Amino acid sequence: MFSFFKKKPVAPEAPAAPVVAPTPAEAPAAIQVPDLLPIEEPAEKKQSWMARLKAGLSKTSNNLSILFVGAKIDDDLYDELEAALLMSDAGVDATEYLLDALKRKVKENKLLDAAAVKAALKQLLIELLTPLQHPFELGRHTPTVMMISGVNGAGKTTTIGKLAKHMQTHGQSVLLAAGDTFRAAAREQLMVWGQRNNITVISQASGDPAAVSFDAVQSGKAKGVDVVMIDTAGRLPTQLHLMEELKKVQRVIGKGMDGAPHETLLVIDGNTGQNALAQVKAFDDALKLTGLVITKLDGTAKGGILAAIARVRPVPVYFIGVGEKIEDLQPFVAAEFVEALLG
Ligand SMILES: Nc1nc2c(ncn2[C@@H]2O[C@H](COP(=O)(O)OP(=O)(O)OP(=O)(O)O)[C@@H](O)[C@H]2O)c(=O)[nH]1
Ligand SMILES: [Mg+2]
Repeated sequence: MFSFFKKKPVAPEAPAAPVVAPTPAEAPAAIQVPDLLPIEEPAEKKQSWMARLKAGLSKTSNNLSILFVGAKIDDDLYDELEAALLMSDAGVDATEYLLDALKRKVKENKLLDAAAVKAALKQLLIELLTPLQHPFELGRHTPTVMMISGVNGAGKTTTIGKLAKHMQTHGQSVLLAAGDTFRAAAREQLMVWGQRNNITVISQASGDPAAVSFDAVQSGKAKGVDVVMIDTAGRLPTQLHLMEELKKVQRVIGKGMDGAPHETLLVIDGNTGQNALAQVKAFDDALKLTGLVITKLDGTAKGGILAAIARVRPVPVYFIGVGEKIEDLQPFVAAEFVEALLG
C-alpha cells in the first residue's frame, strides 16, 4: 500500500538515533512516498484527483484527441500533431522527437488506423516521461533537510504546507524554516499556518535567509525531527544577486549538517509555458536540483512542458499539484499523467 512512511523504525525522541554515514549496508531503509493519498478512501480520492488532473489538462487533451477522430494517417495528420504538441508547451525538441519516433513506429508496425496511432503516441509519451517519475524518499537522514526554491508565486509556500501535512499524517515530525525573509507577510503567513497545524516554524526578524536556514537545521538536529523544510523567497533566475543569495543559503545549510540539503526542489507554476524550462535550467545550474514540483495543473496549464523537461533537463518530478487542497498534491505518475492527456 502507500504506507512507506509507516515503515520508519519507530524511535520517538531517541536522541541516540545513529548518525551513520549512509553506506549502502548501514543506511536505514529509505522511506518512499509512492503515494501520499490518505489511507482511508483511496479509491474515491484517486478518482477525484484524476478528474481534476483531466479537467486541468483538458485543453491539450481535446486538441490532441480531436486530431485522431476518423483521421487518415498522412502528412496532414503529422503537421497537425506537430502544431498541437508545440501548443501544449512540449517545445521543439520534444515535439520533433515524438513525431520522428511516432512515424517510425507507424511504419514498423504498419499501423493503419488513427486509434492505433494515438495509442502509439500515448506509449511514446509514457516512455518519455517515465524517467521523470521518482518516489520521494524520506528516512535516510535525520532530519531530511529540504530546500524549496522557485520564482515568485509559483506555489512554494502552499506546497510546503501540503507536504508538511501529508508527512504529519504519515507520522513524520516536521519543522519549517521561514527562509522567505523578503516580505514580513510571508514570514507571518508561515507562522500562522504552523500554529494552526501544530508545526514549529523557525523564523527571524533579522532578514537573513541563510541564518534562519542554519538555525532551522540546528534545531531540527537537536530535536531529532524527521524533516526540515526551508521555504525561500521567490526570485527570477535573471536576478543574479538573488540567485547568489540562494546558493549561499544552500551552502550554509550544508554547514549546519553534512550532506544537507538532501533535497533541493524547484516549484514551477504549470501555467508558465516554455519559460518553465528556462527556470529548470537556471535553478539547476545554480543549485543542482534534486527534484521538481509542478503546481497549478488545474488552471490553464497545457502539460506538454513535462515532455520538454524530460528531453532537455530531466530533473525528477516528485509531485504535481492540481489545486489548493491538501489532496490536490500527489506524486507524479507518468502513466496517470499521460492518461489525463491522451486518455
Ligand atoms: N489553482 C492552484 N493554485 C495554487 C496551487 N498551488 C498554489 N496555488 C496558489 O498560488 C498562489 C501562490 O502560492 P504561494 O504558495 O504563496 O506561492 P509562493 O511560491 O510561495 O509565492 P512567493 O513566496 O510570493 O514567491 C496562492 O494563491 C496559492 O493558493 C495549485 O496547485 N493550484
Ligand atoms: Mg512563499
